Amino acid sequence: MILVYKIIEHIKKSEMKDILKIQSAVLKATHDFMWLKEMTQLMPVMLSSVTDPLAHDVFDSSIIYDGQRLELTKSMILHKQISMSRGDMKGIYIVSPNIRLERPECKDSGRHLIEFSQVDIELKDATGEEFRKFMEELIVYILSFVKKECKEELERIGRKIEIPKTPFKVYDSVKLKEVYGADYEKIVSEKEKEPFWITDLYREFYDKEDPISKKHLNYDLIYPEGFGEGLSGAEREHIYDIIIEKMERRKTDPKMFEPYLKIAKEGHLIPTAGGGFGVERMVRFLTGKKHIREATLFPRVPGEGIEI
Ligand code: ASN
Repeated sequence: MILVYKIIEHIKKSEMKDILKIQSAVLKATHDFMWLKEMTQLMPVMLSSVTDPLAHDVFDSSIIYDGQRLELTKSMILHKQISMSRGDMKGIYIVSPNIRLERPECKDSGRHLIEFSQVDIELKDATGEEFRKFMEELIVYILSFVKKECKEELERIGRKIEIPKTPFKVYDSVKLKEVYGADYEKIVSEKEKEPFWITDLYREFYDKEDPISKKHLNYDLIYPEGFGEGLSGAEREHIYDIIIEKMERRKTDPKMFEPYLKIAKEGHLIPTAGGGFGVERMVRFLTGKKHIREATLFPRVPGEGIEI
């Protein structure tokens, strides 16, 4: 581990106040939009008996408290699904701190942090298509607000915001892979001028699979100009037997998810779709920063150590 930062110099950088104003505008616009859409805001949880297994490998971040093994939140996906079991909320959202102890090799990706916040959203009875439409509206709302309210800040930073046209383009991951190979996300992100979707990605047990086509009913939102992934989400699987079968196929140990599976087995889960966008990644895109460390006040970059 190397300590890269002189944190006090980073905090006092001249454009940091402008970046933080843009971050505040992103959150203000998000809350306003959610209120208009009658979404219920939940408070985040940071300690749980279960958390998101994630589709990629990270270091263990569990702790023992009073004899119980607890996970630090990787995402609130399972809690989102469980909270929707009330059945009477149109949708929910959380500004959710996530800890993901990424491998130090991710350090130069420009978009990984081991601690970040995501706006995590779940909609009742929605299809993936309906969620994507909701999200596109939210992005246009946020970008329009930032463009209007942070004119001087954007000018000082030297960044122009273009409001993207809706609907965003939708690409199928299988087809992209055929054309561009394994690095398709990066290549297409560099080519495109507006945010777009990639669908049908092999991921966790909680993403739904179409029973006939076997396509994964999930999606990533990709920022253009090489900024890469900014949101992941899916239509959810809520049927216990299918969840178990998907866990088997992914070699996921059901023992690690016992409390969640009990709730699923009792039939409490309902059809939902959702996703979450990373706040720091969105601010990075809006400010056009090469590395995410420049878009946040206390950067936690994999393999760089944490001064404070
Ligand atoms: N927030 C994502 C979702 O709703 C999950 C994640 O962050 N891994 O699907």
